[in-house]
Amino acid sequence: MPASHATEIRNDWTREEVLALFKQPFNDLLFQAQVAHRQHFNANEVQLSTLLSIKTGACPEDCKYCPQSARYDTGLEKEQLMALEKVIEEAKAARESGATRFCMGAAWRSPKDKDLPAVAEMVRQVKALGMETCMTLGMLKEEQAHMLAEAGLDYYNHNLDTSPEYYGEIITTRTYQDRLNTLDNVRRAGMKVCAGGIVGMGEGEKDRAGLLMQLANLPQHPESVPINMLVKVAGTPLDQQEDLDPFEFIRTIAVARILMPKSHVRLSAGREEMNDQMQALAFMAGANSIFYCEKLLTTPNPKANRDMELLNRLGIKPETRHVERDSEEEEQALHQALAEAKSDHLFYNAAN
Ligand code: SAM
Ligand code: DTB
Ligand code: SF4
Repeated sequence: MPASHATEIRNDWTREEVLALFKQPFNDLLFQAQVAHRQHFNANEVQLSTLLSIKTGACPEDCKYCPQSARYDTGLEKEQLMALEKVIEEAKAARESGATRFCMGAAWRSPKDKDLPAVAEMVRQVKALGMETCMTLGMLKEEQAHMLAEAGLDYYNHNLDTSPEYYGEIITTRTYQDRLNTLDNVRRAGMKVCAGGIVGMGEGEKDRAGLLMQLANLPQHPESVPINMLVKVAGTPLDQQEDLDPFEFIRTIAVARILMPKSHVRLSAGREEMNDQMQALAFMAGANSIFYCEKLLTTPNPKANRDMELLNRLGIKPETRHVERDSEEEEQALHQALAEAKSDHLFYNAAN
């Protein structure tokens, strides 16, 4: 396909077309992805989202990759729903470190109606800090989606995880259609959709193509597309899974960028295990969002300084969004913190 055709917004991709994208020579694929990326984004900006687990462990589902499933012994301490004050404290810290979106995740199959008022209040208060809000709480009913939207939730994350064909190897306690129904409920409630998947779970290229085709053929592309590299956690059934060829991971990012050119594609879980060169290739392939926090939900993620150093070396700036500060003192404290961090040469200088 000529590069000039790369950025058409389509929702009718065939498996053959998507596989043909994957099978191109690596340089041709990356070139096409760059063309698509540059038509809609500043290719030297990356969106920063901070993730927080607001309810950890003891999940009844059997997702074979997940350390939070009650069915596997991963040594995880299960926790109750986090107190509102603690969530807000974490959100303020995320805002001060430069994140523009705060994503809250719960190890639930789906939220219980009695949990909704508490999580809705978290949304309201995080939003009042001037941050974008995102939640991932499992399957949502239509009324629940409306309640979250009314509280001001900007994004709802719900992943398709893999292709419909491979899905049964990974999860048996909910269907692919259940996931599509939740995405539909999120859309109907007027929220932005964050939906992606995981690679490196033993699936084939046709499954990675199948996952991206499902996402791109939704009635409207998800605004945010997280591509996770499996984090192998001891005790989960996928613990001993063979590593995916790193170039296949980069190809997956590039094809996501081409199929969904206006979406943010997030280089999501798995960065702790990636070197700088691999992350740079992912940005080159069109990734333009990361989780910026030292812990994902339960597993480690690169330290803020390592991320800022890498972005700085690549000349990539954090995507900005106007954030209201509570007070002048808070604004000054942020400038002071940034000035101090800058002077240790590790921090990215947003003023440049
Ligand atoms: N329980 C809710 C659900 O499953 O929708 C929300 C939280 S769940 C942990 C969110 C997503 O994290 C999963 O859909 C999966 O894509 C991703 N995830 C979980 N464990 C992972 C792992 N070990 N490696 C990579 N991604 C993972
Ligand atoms: C997503 O696609 N990845 C995030 C977020 N959405 C919720 C979760 C990654 C979890 C990695 C394993 C863990 O830390 O428990
Ligand atoms: Fe539960 Fe979500 Fe983990 Fe599946 S991915 S076991 S639903 S927390």
